[in-house]
Amino acid sequence: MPETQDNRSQTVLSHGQNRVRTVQKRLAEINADALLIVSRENTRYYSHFAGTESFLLIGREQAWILTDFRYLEQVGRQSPHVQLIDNTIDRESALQPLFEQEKVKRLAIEADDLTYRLSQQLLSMRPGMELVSFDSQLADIRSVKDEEELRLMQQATDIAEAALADVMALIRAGTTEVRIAAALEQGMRERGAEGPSFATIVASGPRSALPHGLASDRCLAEGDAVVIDFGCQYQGYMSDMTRTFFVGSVSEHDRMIYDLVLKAHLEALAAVRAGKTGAELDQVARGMIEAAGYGPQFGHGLGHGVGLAIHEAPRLSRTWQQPLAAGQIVTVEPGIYLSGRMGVRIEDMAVVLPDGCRSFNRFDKSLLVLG
Ligand SMILES: [Mn+2]
Repeated sequence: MPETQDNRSQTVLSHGQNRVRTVQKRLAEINADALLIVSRENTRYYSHFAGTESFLLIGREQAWILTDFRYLEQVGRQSPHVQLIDNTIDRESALQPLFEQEKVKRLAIEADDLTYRLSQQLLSMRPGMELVSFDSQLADIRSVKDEEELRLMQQATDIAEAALADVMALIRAGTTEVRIAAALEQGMRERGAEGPSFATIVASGPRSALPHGLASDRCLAEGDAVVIDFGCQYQGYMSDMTRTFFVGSVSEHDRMIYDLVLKAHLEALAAVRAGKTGAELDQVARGMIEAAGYGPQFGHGLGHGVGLAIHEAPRLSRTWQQPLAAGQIVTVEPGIYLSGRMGVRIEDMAVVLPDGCRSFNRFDKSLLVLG
């Protein structure tokens, strides 16, 4: 595209400034005078401010970030496109003059994040002000990633995979689950991650049948399945992946379960593209697992969006009827959980494309017997 005056000025705007403008247009569509952001993720998305305990107020023309002494310098550096207001003395009451200045009658809020206490305070500050939920619009906007976000998520995945490759040697009889989790988390930190994207799951033997089996002091034993579900946060962006390994040997039964989950995973991944609904994709994997008689043992959705939050829009589940859009992120993670016995889950994270998807993951998915 030839460079016009317009797109040249666009390129010098920061991501944050462009995002603020986008949300201002959406606010105008619902006749909201301002948007109050309290969540860590949306604060970071619109202001680049990575701290906690702030308010971001986006008005029709301007945006303000209210934070305290601890973060003033950081905000000045990270968020040059928003006006900084020091609210060290009284966090909430600093909002009142802004509401008055902007004549706010209709305030868009994050209904899922705003506390009941704060919503009551807002209403008493400005009697008659109407609060309207803006959650679905915010989720929608954030679900589609730009090139920079995709780059950070690839980096978050690469870091996780490198850490996993390093701990493969620990996957043998006698190692505790906690030792593997700790080594993974250390490996990710040393490669530049801020930390794990959630508490690392290492679930072995009968514990592998627990879909969210946090690492325990159990020792791996011969013949165990080991489900490792983990990821890291890199410059705010999360990665999420799962691999299931076997210790020493694998039974015919367990191999059959693994092959079934892998087939469902690969088929579902191959079906991902813009325009498909979350429910349709869930059904690709679920249909195969049900046909083999394990439907009740696949008790969760196929996947979820990821970004600044580990679970965000869209969802691949029986109830998600919206079509996927190019640039959205989904995990594809079917599993089969046989209570008291064993479980298998295989998960990649992928970006939706107009005619398919691209997985961030390169880590081997064939059945690996280790130790
Ligand atoms: Mn996941």
